[in-house]
Amino acid sequence: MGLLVDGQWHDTWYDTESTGGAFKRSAAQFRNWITPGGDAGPSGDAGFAAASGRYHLYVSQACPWAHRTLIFRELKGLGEHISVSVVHPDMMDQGWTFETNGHGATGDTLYGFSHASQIYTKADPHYSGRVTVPILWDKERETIVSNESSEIIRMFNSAFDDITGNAEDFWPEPMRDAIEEVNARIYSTLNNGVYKCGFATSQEAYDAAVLPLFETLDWLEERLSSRRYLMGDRVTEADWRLFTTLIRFDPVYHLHFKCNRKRLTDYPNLWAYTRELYQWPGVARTVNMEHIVRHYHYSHDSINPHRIIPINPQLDYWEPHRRDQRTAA
Ligand SMILES: N[C@@H](CCC(=O)N[C@@H](CS)C(=O)NCC(=O)O)C(=O)O
Repeated sequence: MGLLVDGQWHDTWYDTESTGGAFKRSAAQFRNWITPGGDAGPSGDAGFAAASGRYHLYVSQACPWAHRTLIFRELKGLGEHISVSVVHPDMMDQGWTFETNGHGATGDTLYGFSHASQIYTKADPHYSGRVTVPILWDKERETIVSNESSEIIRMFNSAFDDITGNAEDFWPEPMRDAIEEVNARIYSTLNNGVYKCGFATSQEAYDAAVLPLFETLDWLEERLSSRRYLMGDRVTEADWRLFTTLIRFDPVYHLHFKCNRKRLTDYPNLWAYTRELYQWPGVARTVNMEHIVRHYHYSHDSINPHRIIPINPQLDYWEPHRRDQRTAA
């Protein structure tokens, strides 16, 4: 684990000393948008027009943020239009690598680089910041369009619709404010909340994160008792953003990040909902449980110094979810 400072790699773990032991995630720095005609999006520069074959995704299949983008690539029929490279699950002192030794990682299929940091320095030789995935790369301008997953999924939701003919909308206009509100709570207490628990280096920071996390899970369990999906009868981006955290909950966050008041499987609605989303056409093939379990336990040596991979519960994500047989809300 480390970061780039003026284009040079420094091997340092997250700084929690200045924050009383609390993990603070830094903001993504590449914030351009692909748009149908290449106009500028809500942030960044113009000039990234949707086109088949022009863009490439660098992902880790372990990473919940990158996982969102892989799901949207499937849901929106973008597989043949946006190519993908998968990093190796072990993220050690040099950060994400393109090693291919036997874990289903693809290597860097564009440049043959050995480390993801080289993608960042190719885009900006003086880049300072973390080397995170996902990275949405423009093969034409040879630069990073975006390294912010919440924005990449919104681009995928609509920018390529004329190319794919897939107009399915997971960010429907009339529901946007309500979705944002749900996203905000889930991001802070759950998507990022698990990391706040796991990377805390003081009891206070852990306590401050873990209680709201389980309050949110209790709230979601209740919400999903009267709604099939978070926003009602229709699947939206809010569900996919939640799903990538839930699917990792029992195999990783429960033990490794000490989110262990309850398991996902202790929540009947949340567990059935997770299975329904897993069974959604195209989604199961985006879930690489080997990379998920391996990455966290092997890479975080401050949490698991002996790198022992736990046995974990055997969960059947294909068990019928019966969410369609719920009494309507
Ligand atoms: N805001 C980013 C966060 C991405 C992120 O933090 N990814 C993690 C993997 S799960 C990463 O690459 N971490 C490497 C690091 O922090 O050095 C997004 O949602 O796209």
